[in-house]
Amino acid sequence: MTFPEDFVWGAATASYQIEGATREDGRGQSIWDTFSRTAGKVIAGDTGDTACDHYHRYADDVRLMRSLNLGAYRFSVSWPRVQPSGSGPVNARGLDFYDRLVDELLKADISPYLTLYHWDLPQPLEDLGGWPHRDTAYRFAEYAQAVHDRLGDRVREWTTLNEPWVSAFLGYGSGVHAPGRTDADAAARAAHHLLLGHGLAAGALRAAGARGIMLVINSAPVMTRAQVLDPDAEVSAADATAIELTDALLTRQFLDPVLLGRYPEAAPAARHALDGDLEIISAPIDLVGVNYYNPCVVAAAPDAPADPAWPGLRGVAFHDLPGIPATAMGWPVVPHGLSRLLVRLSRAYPRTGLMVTENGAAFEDHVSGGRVHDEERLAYLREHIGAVADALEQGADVRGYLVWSLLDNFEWAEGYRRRFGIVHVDYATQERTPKDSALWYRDVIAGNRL
Ligand code: IFM
Repeated sequence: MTFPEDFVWGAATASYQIEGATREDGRGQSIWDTFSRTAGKVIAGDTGDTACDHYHRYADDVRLMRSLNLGAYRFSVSWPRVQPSGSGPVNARGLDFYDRLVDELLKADISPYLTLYHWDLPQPLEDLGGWPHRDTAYRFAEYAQAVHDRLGDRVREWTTLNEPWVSAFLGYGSGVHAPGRTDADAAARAAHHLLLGHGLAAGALRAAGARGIMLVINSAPVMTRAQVLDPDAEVSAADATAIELTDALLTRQFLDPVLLGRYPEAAPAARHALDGDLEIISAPIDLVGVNYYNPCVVAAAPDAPADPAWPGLRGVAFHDLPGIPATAMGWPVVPHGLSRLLVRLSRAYPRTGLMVTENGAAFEDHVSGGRVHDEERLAYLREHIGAVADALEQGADVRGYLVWSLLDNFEWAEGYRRRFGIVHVDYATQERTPKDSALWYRDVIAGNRL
């Protein structure tokens, strides 16, 4: 299987998960600093205080990326490093770090894919109401403009938000992520204001000359158990309704307003839209980033209890998949879910290209004799990259694939116990060891083929 000549290959990370240096050079505090320091929120009390120490080791990390043939590196900017209080004057030393990182990437011939928001909201903005508060959207657009003012001459690819579903519904609905609120209405407000912030930022970036503007969502094909085993399995009318509703809340709640200028009827975020918001939210973008790990498996269940992470969902139960291999996160490994998703998104939104901006797996890894034989991850990546090739063959407009993640890192509420990296990190010494999957990926990139 070969890939288009200009297909982009790379890897992704996020600021709080790898940078460390949470109190250096004027950085302010984010909701994840507060959350991870709150007893009982993160496994083993882990925090991002040191993480992979990438803040100090970025030059070595870029050399490592180069040795793996990466053409693109997707990273996020820490908003509280740039604007410690979330608004007002920028902290030049915070921006200096990203300036150095971008220059280092460009020297190594690696395209920077910059994400403005990967979940680390400045704590002072949360104290003023966070994403459920409309003003946060305006603060986000100002911050986006400040980052563009400094880096817009060198960065070509701009992502506004990473996974707004997670920010809204795990942050303010189920509360398993920062800031840990459990209020379904606040979650729906947050979803709308994240989209508003996206639209305002996309408009500001474009006005400043940016192209390559992207929104990244966590998405999944919604399927029955039977469809996981046989993609062509028949679906009952009740299950079809359950699928449609779940999909409207997970994917269409975010992509319809951005790409079609309207919310699906079922979207609870829609209740918080004011006149004119949808025009702002549907500012043109250039690409949709898709983060895929596993399908969302559902069935109709009239008595299913309400789930705080899913306001608006009624009569649907989520199922696991006994008998299907799973990762250390317990996530089932279903590569054909990725081709199904890409083909479907490309058909539903034919004017916008797609990029797989995250895909990967956590497994138990062990260093032995300087090597990490991570056969399971390697197989996962091989099968999922194969699924991307299948999607391309079926006509999906997929422009690239970025593995999650370059490095083992702080996996949010799971702390450091889950390792997603293709490069192993020894957190005691900060030694990096490319796993077998990284060496295999390096060769896939070199050949542009599987
Ligand atoms: O680690 C996260 C990342 O920050 C966002 N997408 C999913 C990954 C794995 O859980």
